[in-house]
Amino acid sequence: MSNTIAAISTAIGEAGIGIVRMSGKNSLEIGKEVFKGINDKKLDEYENRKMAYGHIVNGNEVIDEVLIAYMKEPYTYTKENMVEIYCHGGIIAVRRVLDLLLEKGAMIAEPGEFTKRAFLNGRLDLSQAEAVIDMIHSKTEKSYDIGLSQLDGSISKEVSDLRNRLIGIMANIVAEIDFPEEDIETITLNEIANGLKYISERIDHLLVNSKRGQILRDGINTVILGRPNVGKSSLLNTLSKKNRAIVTNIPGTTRDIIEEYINLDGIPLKIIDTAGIRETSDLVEKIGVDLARDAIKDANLLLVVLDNSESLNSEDREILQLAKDKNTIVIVNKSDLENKIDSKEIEMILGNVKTITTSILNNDGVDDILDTIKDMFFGGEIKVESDVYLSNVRHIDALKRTKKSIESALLDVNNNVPLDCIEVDLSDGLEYLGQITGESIGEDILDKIFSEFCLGK
Ligand SMILES: Nc1nc2c(ncn2[C@@H]2O[C@H](COP(=O)(O)OP(=O)(O)OP(=O)(O)O)[C@@H](O)[C@H]2O)c(=O)[nH]1
Ligand SMILES: [Mg+2]
Repeated sequence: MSNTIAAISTAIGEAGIGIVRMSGKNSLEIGKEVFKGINDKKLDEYENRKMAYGHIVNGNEVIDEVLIAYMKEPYTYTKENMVEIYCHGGIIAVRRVLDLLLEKGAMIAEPGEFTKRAFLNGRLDLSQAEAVIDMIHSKTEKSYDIGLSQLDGSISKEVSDLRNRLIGIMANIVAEIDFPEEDIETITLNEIANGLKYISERIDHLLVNSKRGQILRDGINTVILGRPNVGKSSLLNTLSKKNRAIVTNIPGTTRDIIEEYINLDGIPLKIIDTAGIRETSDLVEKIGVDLARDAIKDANLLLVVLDNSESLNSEDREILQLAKDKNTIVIVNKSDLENKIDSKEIEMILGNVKTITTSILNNDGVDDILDTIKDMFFGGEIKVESDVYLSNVRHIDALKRTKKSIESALLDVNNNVPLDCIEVDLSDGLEYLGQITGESIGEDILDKIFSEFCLGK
C-alpha cells in the first residue's frame, strides 16, 4: 500500500466529464507537478478539499482544461492523500491524464483497489466494502437501498453486537477454566445457555430476512415451463414488453434459453423462457429441452403454462410433476378459446397451487400474474430501512456456520460437557462472524472480493 495508485473512475465513453483519481502518499506531489492553476498557482497553494480551476500540463504541453481537488489524509475515501481530476469526458482526455500520472510515478490501480485501501486502512469494514460493489452493480431501487443501508453499517452493527456478546460469554468461560478455585464472580451454565440462545435466535432472524435480502439483491429467478406451443414465449414478450422471443404457431419454436429482466416495484424479476418440454428426436430441440429441465434447479419461481384449449396430456402432467414442491404459479393460457382443462386434474398433482387464467393474446390476466408474484414473495410492501437484510452469499454462509457452532456449544452446555470444549465451538463461531466484517479473513478471499469491483472504485 506504500505506492500511489491512479485510475479513471468514471465509465469510459462519450460524456460531459470524466474523473481520474489518485490515492497514496505521493498524490499531492504528483498533482503539483501536473497541475497549473491561474497565474501558475500550484495545487498545494489552494485550500484542502476545495475545487481549483486550471490545466493539466506536461512541461509546456497542455493536456486538458480541468477542475481539480486534493484531499489530505485521513479524511478521504481511502484514508490516504487523494487527488481527483475532473477532465473532459470521452476516451481521450481521461486516458491522457491517466497516462501522465503514471508517467510521473503513480501505479495503475487494480479493480477495487481504492475500496480495498479504505478497508485495509479501517475506514470501512468488509461488509461495507462489499455493499459498495452491490450498489454499483444494482439494477433496481430496492437492491440499491439494501446496499446503501449495508454501507451505512446495518450489518456491521449487528455483527459487532453479536461478537461482543459472544466475547463476553467466552471471557467468563476462560476465567472459569483458568482460575477455577478463585472466588471470582463467574456466570452459571444457565446464563451461558441463555446468552447463546439469544445469539442463536438473532441469527435465525437474520437468516430468515436474508432470503428476502438475496431476492432484493439478485432478483427472483423465474422460469417459464410448459410443453410446446402453449404460449411461453408470448408470456415472456408480454411481461418484458419487448419482442424478445420468436412466437409462431409451430410447436418447438424456442430452442434456447432466453432471459429478460423486468422491474417489479423495484425488485429485479429475471424471466427465463425455455424450449417446450417434450420427447423429440431433433438434436437441437433436445438440447433445449435439457436446458429447460436444468433451469428448474436454480429457479425461485416456476411459471407453468398450460393450453386451456386442449385437455391435459402426458407432457403437461410430467411438467406439473417437475413443479412439485417448488414455488409455482400455473398459468392456464388461451382463455379466449374453448376451455378443455379440468382444474381438478391440476389439483390432483400440485394440490392447492396458485392458478391464473390468461389470454396472453388479449393481454387478459397478465397483471394478475405480477400481483401474485409480489404477494408470494413479499406479501405487501418491503421496507429496507427498518430491518437488517443480508444479501451477500458469503455473509449468509458465514452466518450459517456461526449458527452451527453456537448450536453445538448450546448442546454441550445442556449436556454438561467440560467448559474448554464449549470454548472451542465458541471461538469457531467468533471466527465465522469475523469473516463477515473482515476481522478474520484470508488474503486470497480479499483479493477475490475486490477483483469483482470496477476499475477506479
Ligand atoms: N388463442 C390464443 N393464442 C395464443 C395465446 N397466447 C399465445 N398464443 C399463440 O400460440 C402460439 C404459440 O405461442 P408461443 O408463445 O410461441 O408458444 P411457446 O410455448 O413459446 O412455444 P414453443 O417455443 O414452441 O415451446 C402462437 O401462435 C401464439 O400467437 C392466447 O392467449 N390465445
Ligand atoms: Mg417459445
